[in-house]
Amino acid sequence: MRSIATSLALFLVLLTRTAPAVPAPPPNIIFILADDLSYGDLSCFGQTNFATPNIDRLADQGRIFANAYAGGPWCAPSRTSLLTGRSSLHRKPLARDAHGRPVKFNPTVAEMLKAAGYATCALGKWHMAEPEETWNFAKTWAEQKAAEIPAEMPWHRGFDVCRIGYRAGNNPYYPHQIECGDTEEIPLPQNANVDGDWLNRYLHGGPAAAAALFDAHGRFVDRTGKDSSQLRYAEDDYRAAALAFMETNRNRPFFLYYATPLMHGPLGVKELGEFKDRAQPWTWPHKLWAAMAGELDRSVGVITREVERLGLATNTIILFASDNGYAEWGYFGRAEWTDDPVFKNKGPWNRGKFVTANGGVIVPFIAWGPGRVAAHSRTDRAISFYDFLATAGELARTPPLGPTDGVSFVPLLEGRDQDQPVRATLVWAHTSNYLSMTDDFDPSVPATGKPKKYQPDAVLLDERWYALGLRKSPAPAPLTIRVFDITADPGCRHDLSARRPDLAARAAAEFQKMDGVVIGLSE
Ligand SMILES: [Ca+2]
Repeated sequence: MRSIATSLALFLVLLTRTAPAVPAPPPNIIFILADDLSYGDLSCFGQTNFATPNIDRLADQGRIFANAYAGGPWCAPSRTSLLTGRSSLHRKPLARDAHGRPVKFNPTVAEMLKAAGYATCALGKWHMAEPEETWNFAKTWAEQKAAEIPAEMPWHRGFDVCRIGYRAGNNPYYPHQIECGDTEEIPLPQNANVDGDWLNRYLHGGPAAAAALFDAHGRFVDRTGKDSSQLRYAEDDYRAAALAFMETNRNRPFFLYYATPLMHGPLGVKELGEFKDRAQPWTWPHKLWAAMAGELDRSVGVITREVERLGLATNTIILFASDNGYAEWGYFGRAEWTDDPVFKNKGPWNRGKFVTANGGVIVPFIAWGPGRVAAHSRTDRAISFYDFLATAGELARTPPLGPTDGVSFVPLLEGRDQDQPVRATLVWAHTSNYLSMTDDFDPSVPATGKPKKYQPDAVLLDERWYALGLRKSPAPAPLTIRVFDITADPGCRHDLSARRPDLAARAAAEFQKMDGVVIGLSE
């Protein structure tokens, strides 16, 4: 006769074998969004003048998405696309309603995940839509806020915990306050004598003026000479808030949107560190830029190590990306899209920030998650920011709350590339309300810095053919179509439209569709 203990053990074994599998809890999702970071700013993608070891570790242990595209060629459309799951075809996030207010957004990733039981947190920079008054660096924050056209903020759109030091413009690194809600903010009186305009004036004032930004130890100083140890570098607040949020919510699923202002200008760091005494050809902006990359990398390391310390690594997915292509030229005072002669961080593309031509929307994109993401791997399959909402929904096992143009890339995360259908089209509408429509634009000609007459819409066909639709005046003016094979010509220098009229026709049909289907995100 079996003993009671043996019977019980057998019973438990049978119970284990016959009980339905308990699904793993939905994973924590962390999206670290860098600002204006170029492919060539990461040592894992070839930068040798400075190192980004924490980001390199994510790339090494996780999966590199080598053909990932932002939501648009600059901050606002890109971030709006990321968080709403809509392509920049829906241009109205940048438009105003009859009262001059930015139109409402579609439901966000945060609203969807919150409805599914996730704790949600937004840190750093917001910049959905474009409250223009906040671009005026010469105004104080109080003046900006008083004059600003109200915009929807993250606490209106599904984020429980918010620390926003950079609404759209204003000083990104030493803000005078961090907003937490409509009536809640953390005042930072320590930063009263630092503002974006001051930083800009110094950076554009030549080496002597730039040198006055730092003391003999390479520490940043404000206009009264107070050094960074007496100021509040907002990135430190974001890191602390990220750690507190993860610790508080370690026992429930969470979504952390870490939208650091790094590497956006006006350039700002706490100290130049190892780059302090770099000689020519390094300039002051070079020292700042390299030190900023170090700060960005530090934030990534702080978050990753905390995930591991909390024992959450196998049930957390970290996505790391930049919000648009190469932008550094703008902060160094060079002609548009020209490469940096020292850092050579532009990459193989012939354009960058502000245009949908290849180089403006292709971005570094890394996924890390030891429990779920294919390790030590890379994929060339194409994804876009507007796929993130559907992906987060699949991970959280919850449906989107509104329409989305995106497709979940969970199979790609898991290394099952063969299970991911090839995308017939990925689209990016130009967002010309930012840049005036001026002169000429021909992506097959090297950038000269001359002004642009018109900007192209872009479509990627079959994850291979990158097509631009150029129109010198509004529809129904005829389109000029250019087609490039990004597998053979990633810089998009050899137009194939004459040899491949079939592709040109497909692209033209997509652009005509764009012109006919420009709807607001609120619709
Ligand atoms: Ca940006």
